[in-house]
Parts: sequence; C-alpha cells; structure tokens
Amino acid sequence: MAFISSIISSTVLIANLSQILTNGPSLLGTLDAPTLPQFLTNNPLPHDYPWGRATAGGSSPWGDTPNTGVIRSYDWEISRGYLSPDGVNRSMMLINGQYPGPMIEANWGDTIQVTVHNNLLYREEGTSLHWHGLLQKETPWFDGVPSVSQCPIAPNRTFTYSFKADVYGTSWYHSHYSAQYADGLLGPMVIYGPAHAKYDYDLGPVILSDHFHTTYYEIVQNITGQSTVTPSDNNLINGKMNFDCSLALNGATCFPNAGLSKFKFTSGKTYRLRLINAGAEGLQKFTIDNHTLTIIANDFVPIRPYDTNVVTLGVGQRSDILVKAIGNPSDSFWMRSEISTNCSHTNQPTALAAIYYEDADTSLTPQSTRTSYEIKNCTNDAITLTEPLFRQSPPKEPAFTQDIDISFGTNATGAMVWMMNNQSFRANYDHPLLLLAKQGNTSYPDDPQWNVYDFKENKSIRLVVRTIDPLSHPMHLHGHNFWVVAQGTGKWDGTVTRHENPQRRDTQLLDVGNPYDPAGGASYIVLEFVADNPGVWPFHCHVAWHVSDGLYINIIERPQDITHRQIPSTMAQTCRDWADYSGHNVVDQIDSGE
Ligand SMILES: *[C@@H]1O[C@H](CO)[C@@H](O)[C@H](O)[C@H]1NC(C)=O
Ligand SMILES: *[C@@H]1O[C@H](CO)[C@@H](O)[C@H](O)[C@H]1NC(C)=O
Ligand SMILES: *[C@@H]1O[C@H](CO)[C@@H](O)[C@H](O)[C@H]1NC(C)=O
Ligand SMILES: *[C@@H]1O[C@H](CO)[C@@H](O)[C@H](O)[C@H]1NC(C)=O
Ligand SMILES: *[C@@H]1O[C@H](CO)[C@@H](O)[C@H](O)[C@H]1NC(C)=O
Ligand SMILES: *[C@@H]1O[C@H](CO)[C@@H](O)[C@H](O)[C@H]1NC(C)=O
Ligand SMILES: *[C@@H]1O[C@H](CO)[C@@H](O)[C@H](O)[C@H]1NC(C)=O
Ligand SMILES: *[C@@H]1O[C@H](CO)[C@@H](O)[C@H](O)[C@H]1NC(C)=O
Ligand SMILES: *[C@@H]1O[C@H](CO)[C@@H](O)[C@H](O)[C@H]1NC(C)=O
Ligand SMILES: [Cu+2]
Repeated sequence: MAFISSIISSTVLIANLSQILTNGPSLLGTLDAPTLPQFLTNNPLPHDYPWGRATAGGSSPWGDTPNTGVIRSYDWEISRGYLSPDGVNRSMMLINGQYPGPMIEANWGDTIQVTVHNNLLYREEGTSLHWHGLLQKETPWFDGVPSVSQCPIAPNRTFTYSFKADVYGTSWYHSHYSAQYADGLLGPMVIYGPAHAKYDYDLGPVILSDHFHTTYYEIVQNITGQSTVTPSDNNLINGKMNFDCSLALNGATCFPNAGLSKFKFTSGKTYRLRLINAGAEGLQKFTIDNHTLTIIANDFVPIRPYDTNVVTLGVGQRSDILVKAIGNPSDSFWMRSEISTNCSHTNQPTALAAIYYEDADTSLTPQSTRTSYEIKNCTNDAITLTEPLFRQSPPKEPAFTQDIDISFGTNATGAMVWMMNNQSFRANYDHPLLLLAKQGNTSYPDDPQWNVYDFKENKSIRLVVRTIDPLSHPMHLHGHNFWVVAQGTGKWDGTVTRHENPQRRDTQLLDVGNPYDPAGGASYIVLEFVADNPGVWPFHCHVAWHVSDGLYINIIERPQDITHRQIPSTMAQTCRDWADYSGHNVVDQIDSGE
C-alpha cells in the first residue's frame, strides 16, 4: 500500500503521458468524456420515447422487446498495438487503436450492427466478439462464441454481427476467443431504456479491470501447464492507473505517474455511474470516499434501489449506481476499486480515480479518507436485498434439475484443469455446435470434452452449482437472465428465496468452498431459467484463466426448434474461410478455446 499512499500524499496529480499513449483515441477517464443522454434521439419517437409505452416496472424486459427499425452500425478493425495504460508499455489487442474499445450505444429495440475486420496479422490469430448479457433470441448465431455459434473470424477476414438491443442497461462486449480480452479486446455497451430511477447526469461507463503486463498468451501458457496462478500487476478504472516503476519487469518501458481517470461532479446533483467488471480474474470492491452508493440495476436487470457503501462485482458483472454529490463545490474525493485479496490474486489491488467538484482544482490530489468495509466472503450482496423491479416468479417446480460440481485437478497428461462434473471443456473451432444442431446433430459421443448438456424439450431448467475448492467463480449463462433462487453453504435444503420474485441477472458469484471442512465444505448457488430461447448457450466461469482451463459447459435448449431456424449463409462462409485458413496454417489452440 506504500505506493497508493505515495500517490495520495503527493499534492499535485501529475499525468505524465498523453491520453493517446495510454489509451489511444478513447475519451473515457478524461474530463472531456461526455455525459450520456436519456436516449438517442435521431429516430422517430412514438409516444415520446423510442420504445413507445413500455416501462421498466411494467413491461417484461424480454418478450416485450420493441422494434424501432433503427440500425446502429459500427466498423471496427482489430489489430495489435502498443499502449501504456498504467505507464508500462505493452503489446495489446485493440479495436480501432483504442483501449477500452469504442462504446456501443443504442436504444432498446434498435438493431446493433458491428463489422469486424480481423487484422491480427503479424502473429495471426482468429477472433470473435461476444455481446455480454444480450439474449440473442432472434439471432443466436450472432452470440460471438467460437465453436458454438460461429467459426472464428480468420485473419484478414471480415464478419458482420447484426442483433437486436433486446434488453436495456449497462454491459460490455469482449473477445470470446481464448483469453484475448485480457489483452484489451473489450469495450462498454450502453442500451438506453425506460427510466427507473431519477438522476441529473449519466456519467457513463466506469470500467473496473485488473491489469497484466504480460500478454494473455504467456499467462495462459503457464496456467494450462503445471504452474500456478499469475497475479495481476495492477487495477484500472476506465483503463487508467499509475504504476510503481521500480517493480516493472526487466526490459519493460515504464513511465511513472502515467495519469488517473478523472470525473466531474456538481454539488447537489445526482449522478448515474455504470460500473462494469471487465477484468480477467479480480473480484472488485468499489467505493467513493464519503459518498453513499444506491444500486438501481444488477447486470441488465433494474432492481428496487438500495443503499450501500461498497459494491461487489465479480468478473462480467455490472451494477448501475446513483451517487448524490453531497460535497462542497471546492471538494475532491477518491473513487476506489479494490481487488479482494481474499478472493483473487494481485500484486497491486487498488485502482484510484479522482472526482472533482465544480470549483475544485483538477490538477490537485484529493485528500479524502477511504471508506472502510468488511471483506469476508466472495459473494455478491445477499439475494434477499436484490429484488427486480419487473416481478416474475419461476415455475413452482422446474421441469428438470441438473447438479453441477466444480472441481480442480490434473488431466491425463498432467496439466491443470477445471472440471464441471469431472469433465473439462475443450472447444473444436471447426464445428460450431449451433450449426450442427441446425442439421439435427446434437450428439457427440466421441467428444466428451465438448461438455454438451442437451436439455431437449424441457420447459425450465434448474442448475445446482457447487464447489468445495477454495476459489470463487462468477458463473455466467449466455442467452438468459437466470433467477438466483438460492445461495449458501452446505447442502441446499430446497428453500427458494422470495419465490414470487427472486433476483435475476446473467452472472452470479459462487463463493469459495472449504475442502478441509469435515461437514463437506460445499458452497452453492441455485440458478433457474425458462427454456424460451432455442439455441446452444455457454454456461461458464467468467474468470478468464478458469475458462481457459475448461470451466465451461454448453447447454442445448429446444433442439427441435433450432432445426427450423434460417441461419444466415455468412455463418457457413465464415467456417469455409476458417477451414481455408486452418488448412494452411497451424492453429495454436493453447487452452479450452474460450
Ligand atoms: C512501446 O514499445 C514499442 C515497441 O517497442 C515502441 O515502438 C513504442 O515507441 C513504445 N512506446 C512508448 C510510449 O515508449
Ligand atoms: C488480405 O486479403 C486480401 C484480399 O483478400 C489480400 O489481397 C491480401 O494480400 C491479404 N493480406 C494478407 C496480409 O494476408
Ligand atoms: C510463467 O511461469 C514461470 C515459471 O514459474 C515464471 O517464471 C513466469 O514469470 C511465468 N509467466 C507469467 C506470465 O506469469
Ligand atoms: C469524510 O469522511 C471522513 C470519515 O471517513 C470524515 O472524517 C470527513 O470529515 C468526511 N469529509 C467530508 C468532506 O465529509
Ligand atoms: C457475506 O459476508 C457479509 C459480511 O461479512 C454478510 O453480511 C453476508 O451475509 C455474507 N453473505 C453470504 C452469502 O454469506
Ligand atoms: C490436458 O490439458 C492440456 C492443456 O489444456 C492439453 O494440452 C492436453 O491435451 C490435455 N490432455 C488430455 C489427455 O486431455
Ligand atoms: C466425479 O468423480 C468423483 C471421484 O472420482 C466421484 O465421486 C463423483 O461421483 C464423480 N461425479 C460425477 C458427476 O460423475
Ligand atoms: C455430428 O457432428 C460430428 C462433428 O462433426 C460428427 O463427428 C458426427 O459424425 C455427426 N453425427 C451425425 C449423426 O451426423
Ligand atoms: C429433460 O432433460 C433431460 C436431460 O437432458 C432429458 O433426459 C429429458 O429427456 C428432457 N425432457 C424433455 C421433456 O425433453
Ligand atoms: Cu472460476
């Protein structure tokens, strides 16, 4: 912590590097970043709003998706480049040269269209982009998961995603190809929808992410071999932080005081902040000195607001919060995010950003005091606290219940692997499961490592997920907002928390287990969803290194309905391009593939 104290005790907050050297052409984290609107107005407004009469508390955020007919298009080039987000110059994977990647903005019911050019050329790699938390009900083939919904986009090839903004709120997109996103292939996604809380200004995305000075490839080489974890080197807010250059790896160029993110507050106003944990491993604890935080949404689900002084976010999770600017016009305060060292591995847990009130000198260092909080377990806030605004209850009894035990071990060749029900996952990039399912092929007896759970025509599915290993896992399901009907330790007694309206979200933390507990030592979460989205949906831990080691299954939902879908022919073309590429080049699949 000496390093953090040294930043705080300096009087002047130096920014030695220009934004273009730390983040490329991104404005996030600078005082020039615009506040966000209530919605985008360049389209007709039926009943005053792009989404018509729909409301947050009264309309199902799925099922009732409006169709605005408006297309929001983006044109992106993915390439390697050098940036120094925290002062350490490193090779990254960038979108249009920037990190974090460009922000996607759309109204609920718009169509988002993203053309991706894979320009990863001098050390070639495939790629694909996943739109975290969108349901993809109309277009499951655009979910962006190689080996599931598509073949990877081959080097020097272009692919266009086109999908509905079918839920609203805050999220992010990221590469789903190996652990590429840990090298920077990620960005924020904001979908404007019906108001469900009152505030004056939307400050936009606040991206929290652990940061590594080595490439994902070097880290994954280690963690798929015999070595243990690689701790993160730093923690960033909107892609920025300083680093203690005396700790920089041999040979790395390091600039001290690279520069922190800065935000503006006006005394008396209320701000909306869109917190996103876009890290590879670190569980984040977010605070703002002297300010109360009101949580109004978790993932894409608006909830009944409640106050807290700390927000816990596992990798992949988001919380929208309101913050009342209670300070005086000349005040400044620290925004902090700390990687929990109980739950994650890091050499530098604290990310700092400065909040300046309207009359504060933005070149000075805030001198505020850290909010204290208890870090014990590695869970989200109690599910008794988090109640969705739009009420929905799961079926009395699920049609099918699947137990899933998570464990860690070595495979037959001695490599470390994570397993679900004793089976570690490994992708086959050449045969996307959704495209096979379209042909009626849903059984792969020779490929147990594809980890397929075919729930056939079951109308609802409950997953009882348990672990006794002493690590926590943010479990993410594609294509759904699941109910979290229970969480706890020991054996679940069947009690459902608030059956009339349990918490829903798309990622939920599974607490650490205790392998030495004579009583078993399991921790569990119980998730449930209605099978209303025919497709093949990954369910996996969102810790990049755990999914690289195979902590991943594929869920097939209503396979009969998949055979009736019209899949665009660009999907087959992408596989032909990939086959052509992989037929002439060795594809170095060092991990599970996701
Ligand atoms: C970062 O390293 C690359 C490759 O060595 C170099 O071209 C670039 O100038 C460096 N950037 C800075 C800001 O030193
Ligand atoms: C990329 O593709 C274009 C057209 O398909 C081709 O002309 C060019 O040589 C390719 N570039 C590389 C580096 O493979
Ligand atoms: C990989 O493991 C080796 C041996 O333990 C270590 O020296 C190296 O620093 C590790 N690399 C990374 C990126 O963690
Ligand atoms: C902020 O909180 C600290 C205690 O944590 C208190 O000492 C200080 O006076 C507060 N500052 C302001 C400006 O409210
Ligand atoms: C986690 O710990 C906090 C405080 O230590 C406690 O209030 C909360 O109930 C715990 N959550 C769970 C799910 O055990
Ligand atoms: C064990 O895992 C490693 C790393 O993912 C992989 O290369 C190897 O093929 C696996 N061995 C077996 C027998 O599955
Ligand atoms: C996994 O393996 C353990 C130990 O071999 C065994 O006790 C357990 O029943 C297996 N679980 C499943 C779901 O096959
Ligand atoms: C299903 O697809 C797999 C992978 O391509 C193939 O090995 C298998 O033979 C196919 N099964 C049927 C019944 O076509
Ligand atoms: C429900 O899923 C189970 C497990 O895959 C399967 O055995 C069963 O046939 C399914 N039931 C229906 C009605 O499809
Ligand atoms: Cu995990």
